[in-house]
Amino acid sequence: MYTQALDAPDPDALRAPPADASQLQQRFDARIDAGDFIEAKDWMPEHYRKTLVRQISQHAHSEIVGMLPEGNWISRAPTLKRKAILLAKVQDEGGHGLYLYAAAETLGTSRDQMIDALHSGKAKYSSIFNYPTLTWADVGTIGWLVDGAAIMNQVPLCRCSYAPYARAMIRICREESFHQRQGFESLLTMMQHGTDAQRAMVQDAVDRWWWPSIMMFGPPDDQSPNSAQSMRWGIKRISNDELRQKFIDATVDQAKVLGVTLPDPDLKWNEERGHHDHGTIDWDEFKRVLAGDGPCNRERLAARVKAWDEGAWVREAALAHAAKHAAGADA
Ligand code: FAQ
Repeated sequence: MYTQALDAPDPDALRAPPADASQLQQRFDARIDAGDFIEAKDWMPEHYRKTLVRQISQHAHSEIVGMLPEGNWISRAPTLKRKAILLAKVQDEGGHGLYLYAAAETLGTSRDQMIDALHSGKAKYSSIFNYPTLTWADVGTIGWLVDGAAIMNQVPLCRCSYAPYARAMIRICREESFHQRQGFESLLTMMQHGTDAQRAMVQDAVDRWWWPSIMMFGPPDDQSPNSAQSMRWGIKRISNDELRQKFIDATVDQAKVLGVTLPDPDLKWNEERGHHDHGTIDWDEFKRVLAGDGPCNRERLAARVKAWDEGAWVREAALAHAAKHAAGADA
């Protein structure tokens, strides 16, 4: 098993049905009700463990695949300052993936199993990373909208009932906040000091990324099969639709500051609800992207598989080095 978790629990021990299962279940439910955090070595129901492995590993895959659309622009960043910022951001996303894989490993699943699930198409990653980055403005727009949506979804995960995930999310959210601001600042610079062509490029990027960004929060609550149980367990604290609404409300004012139009003619303030109403989301497009038929699904997965294959010698060397250490051969 290739793993970085130093004390990954024995998966069989976690799965073994305990003798006093109903008592353990009652104690677990009481702890969840009291708002306690669950640690890796605590007893947990199998369905809770599986739900966490699913969500955390998908989240980790999203961070790693999410490096690709922006990584595509590192060699073409317009200035040294923008290049340094983008390099740091893409590196941060890689780090987030690694914390998250380590958090999922504490649940008794190996890195190899998770990577295999991604590469074989069994595991999902965020729909958003299946869209192309066509111009430099896409990089700023990803920071503003995609990282902005990610923060809205991820701040509540800092209070997730599973403590290793919650701890990882605290650091991740601090970094995502920098990512959102650098994206906004990059777009603001183009809008305020750029040429007409640059302003048009920003508007075009916003037109293309808006709808996919609001799909990131997942299907509507009444079509979200996992939400009710995940909310009951304190894994998710706020529902998909509520988070989407909070994101839309926050972003409308930011768009005004930037001087861009959000591509939804039905987007308007509803005094009675105290929120913005929005137009119909194309859930067929979302389903197509999830089914593997988005603009870049094949390209993204192929890039990950290629990187994994070409990195085989590094993993082999690391394992050989660890084995040598364990045998005391280099003492
Ligand atoms: N894309 O019942 P629900 C980032 C799936 S990180 C793909 O509502 P759940 C940082 C869902 O998995 C972005 N699949 O599911 C960055 C489920 O399928 P399954 C990633 C989606 O889990 C920025 C099915 O649909 N963030 O952006 C999506 O309760 C810039 C039914 O859905 C996270 O992963 C989607 N958008 O709620 C990096 C946060 N939405 O698994 C680089 C953690 C739903 O049963 C550059 N995850 N599905 O086969 C979560 O909060 C949740 O998992 C949700 C979905 C909210 C994504």
